[in-house]
Amino acid sequence: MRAVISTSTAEADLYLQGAHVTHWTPRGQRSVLFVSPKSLFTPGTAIRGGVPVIFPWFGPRSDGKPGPAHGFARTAEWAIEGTKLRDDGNVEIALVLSPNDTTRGLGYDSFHLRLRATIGSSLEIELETRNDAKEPLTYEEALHTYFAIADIRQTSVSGLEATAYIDKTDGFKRKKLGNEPVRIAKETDQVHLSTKATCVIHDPVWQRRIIIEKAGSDSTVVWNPWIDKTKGMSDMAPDGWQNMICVEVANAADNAVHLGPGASHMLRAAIHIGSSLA
Ligand code: TA6
Repeated sequence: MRAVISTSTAEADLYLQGAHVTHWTPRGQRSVLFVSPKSLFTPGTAIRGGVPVIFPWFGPRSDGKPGPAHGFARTAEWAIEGTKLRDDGNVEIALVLSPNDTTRGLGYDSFHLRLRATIGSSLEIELETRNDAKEPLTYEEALHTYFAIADIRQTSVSGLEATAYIDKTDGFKRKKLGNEPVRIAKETDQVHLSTKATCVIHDPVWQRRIIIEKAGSDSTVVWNPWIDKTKGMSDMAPDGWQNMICVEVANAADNAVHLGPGASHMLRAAIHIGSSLA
């Protein structure tokens, strides 16, 4: 099931599976989110594109126990908690996920997730995690956003200059970015650590900047599968890597969240478009 949202300033789609925003387009703009034309939309399979919600682990599960890559939230069926048309014309939709047989089977029986998406000339997504257990909860999370771009070779990402990162394409080596934007010229999969910075995707071909502000997030992940990795992905077209980049608002690896009993944490991303001429 999917919610189709149309406001005076934007349109958007959101699937209940994974509380997954798959489409957001401000009026007069090209689609901002990339969705693979070969993505499956079947229960239990992650959608390839849009904004997958990653929880409670990022990538492979690291505690040695079994579990799907990137956790269970993106394939779970969330429930609609409420919708609201705000005075400013923006539409809010809130969805919740509570423990179920699948999450209990994976050892997660005392948490509560709420995702609130606000649709307007900017896209705001808040992921609130509450620990309902009597003991602390440590978890990773991400809004694993796929952005649509004209040409990956001409695209750059600013805001991560001089940050430390884990290079997952080079044996998880720890490196430090110089004082230049991230440019993509090969498979790129890096977790930038301890950064609260706003990132900007520069797309000189479509002459636009995609500005990603965040809160409650200390990691930013940049990913492009490039040629060979894409060949191994059945839900991506062979040339799909050229028109997408993931810039993910996250808390991963060293920045995993530690929540005490009864405590909550909010991860927030706010995305808007700027012209590249500014
Ligand atoms: O965010 C980057 C990443 O963790 C990569 O390592 C890559 O695996 C990507 O996510 C996609 O993961 P998925 O499980 O959706 O194929």
